[in-house]
Amino acid sequence: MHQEKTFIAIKPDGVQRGFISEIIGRFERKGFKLVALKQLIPSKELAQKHYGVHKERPFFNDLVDFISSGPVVAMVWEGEGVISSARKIIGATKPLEAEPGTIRGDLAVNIGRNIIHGSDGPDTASFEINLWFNNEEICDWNPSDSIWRVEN
Ligand code: IDP
Ligand code: MG
Repeated sequence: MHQEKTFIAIKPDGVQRGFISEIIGRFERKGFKLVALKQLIPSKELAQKHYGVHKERPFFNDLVDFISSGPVVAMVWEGEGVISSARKIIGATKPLEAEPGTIRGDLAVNIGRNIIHGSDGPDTASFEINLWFNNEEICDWNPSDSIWRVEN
């Protein structure tokens, strides 16, 4: 079974609106494993690096200001297929186009306030995990019920 890791962040609007447990619960209930978690107010520099691919876009400065405006809950989740599955759980970038049942589809309206970030592929995932976390902050552990999650 190929295990992969992805970077997930609850943006300041998700934290302020009280969705931390709601969001963590969705990934937990799905059966993914939380291997790193912290809350921080990101520096401008961290936000700029995180969204570096968008630096030419007109919304870049507003996005960086917003992400560094308050607490973010940064996480690493692990599991088979977690990168693409997390993107499905999160839903489309524009919340009005996100399917009901997804996080953005259920909880958000505005593209600039879409409450959560998730890595979009393996390269981005590894870049973002290394940007937000040190190796020592990532826990290697096995859930005691893992036998119930695999096909025998
Ligand atoms: P993603 O978060 O679904 O991966 P990206 O295209 O990578 O979406 O954009 C990063 C973030 O930038 C989005 O989550 C959203 O908050 C913001 N964003 C993207 N496009 C726009 C836009 O057209 N106007 C304002 N903000 C935008
Ligand atoms: Mg993206």
